[in-house]
Amino acid sequence: MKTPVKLSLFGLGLVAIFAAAWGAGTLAGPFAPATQPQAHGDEHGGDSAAPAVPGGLQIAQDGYRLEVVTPTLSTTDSQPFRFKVLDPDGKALTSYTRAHEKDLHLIVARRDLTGFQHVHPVLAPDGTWEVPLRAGQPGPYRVFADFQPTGRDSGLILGADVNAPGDYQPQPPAQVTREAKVDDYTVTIDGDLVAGTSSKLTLTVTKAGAPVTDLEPYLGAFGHLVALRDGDLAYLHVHPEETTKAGPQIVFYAEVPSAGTYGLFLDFQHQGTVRTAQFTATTNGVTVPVAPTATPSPHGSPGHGH
Ligand SMILES: [Cu+2]
Repeated sequence: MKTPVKLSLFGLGLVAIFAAAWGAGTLAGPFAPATQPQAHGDEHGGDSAAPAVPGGLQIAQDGYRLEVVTPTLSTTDSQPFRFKVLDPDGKALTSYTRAHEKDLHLIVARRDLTGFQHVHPVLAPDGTWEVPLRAGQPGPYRVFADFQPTGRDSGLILGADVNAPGDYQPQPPAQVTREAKVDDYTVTIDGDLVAGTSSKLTLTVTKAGAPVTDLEPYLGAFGHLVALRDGDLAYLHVHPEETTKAGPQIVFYAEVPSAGTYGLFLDFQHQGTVRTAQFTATTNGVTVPVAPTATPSPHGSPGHGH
């Protein structure tokens, strides 16, 4: 993270601050709210004190710990998935700073970058989070809790492994393309990931060949892009560009710390439905899987709340 920090505004006015701006030991997640005034990225270029470890790789950080109560996922039906965030005193955290309209965002993905889900659990008074989840296919999964404890000036992304028991069929290697299809929609990506720097990615949404110009705000922006690094599922920073345009283009700045392959997952809302377009990007280009794994709709679960 030696490169200039790219700062931008979320679609509806939330200021996105890249983690390097906070100094060592803190990481602001893609959904973490800004609590610092906007600054020019160049001022942070070459900041060797910036944290070198991306989010999502640790189950505990700065005293906070993710405690998974339900270690397995069902592939046959939707089951309550429960977890807690323990604070530095070991007590279940119950007070959160809201970001993008939610106190906590839960991302679920299989280790081979398939089966992405972005859901919003419900917090019980005792600090237990719960959301109905069903894994589309068996295999090893990673869950990411993206949240900001009240009183803390930056967000945390804690990750944990869970498993969906059954016959695991890993996804075949990805094939180069710049297009993803979801229902009647086609999403294309222009721009390339470049290791160690902020890369501009322009995603264009069309429906049945026609540009979509009436995207709807979802969680405070016209699109949300999550990037996961292939191999360790590091959870990376992707910031949308300030815009009031509801499509067809959504511009993001993705900062990837190393060469390699990354899963990119775009959530967008149109005509009342949230859909996810999935890409696999490499630092040489953009690819998508040959045969995407069928998964349950990530936004159809009762716990999602949209
Ligand atoms: Cu969310």
